[in-house]
Amino acid sequence: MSTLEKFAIGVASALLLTFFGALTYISAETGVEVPTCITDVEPFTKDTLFQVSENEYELHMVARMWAFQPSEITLPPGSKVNMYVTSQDIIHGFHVEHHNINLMAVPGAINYFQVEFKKEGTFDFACHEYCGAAHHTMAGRFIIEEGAEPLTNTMEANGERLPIFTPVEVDGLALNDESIDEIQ
Ligand SMILES: [Cu+2]
Repeated sequence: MSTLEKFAIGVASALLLTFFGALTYISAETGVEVPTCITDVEPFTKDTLFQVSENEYELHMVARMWAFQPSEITLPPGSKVNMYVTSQDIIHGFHVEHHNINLMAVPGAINYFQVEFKKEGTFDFACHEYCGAAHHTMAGRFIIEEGAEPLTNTMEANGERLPIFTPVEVDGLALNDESIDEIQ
């Protein structure tokens, strides 16, 4: 090996070590971490539904193949709801009937909308962005009832939130790996 070759290998190795050292140092110094799924962070880790003031609520909605969580929300009439919508997997839609709500649920992003439910009634919502084999089953509803206690079907009796990743059943479709393979 010529002196020049040895020199080139030496310089390349020194540069690699310098870059690697700099990366290690910076990531340790600044606490850089690989980003996680957006449903692991606030507001989605906070709770599903909670009251901000007398008639105002905050709702954190997660869409995924093929369900909304929560899929049933009960509120009294006159409730103003601040909705934060995201997706855990692919792009879904979120449309509530008789209300001007039409959002996209996008993975890695949070979409916001404020709505007031003035009248009593049951208002269905559905995914309006084709998202796979059971897209047509992806729906839920708002139940607006006088004197109703604000709650969702993901809240336990003590008000604790169920984990986002709990498998759900949609119209008899058990969403495990086997059944997903079957319908794909
Ligand atoms: Cu869909």
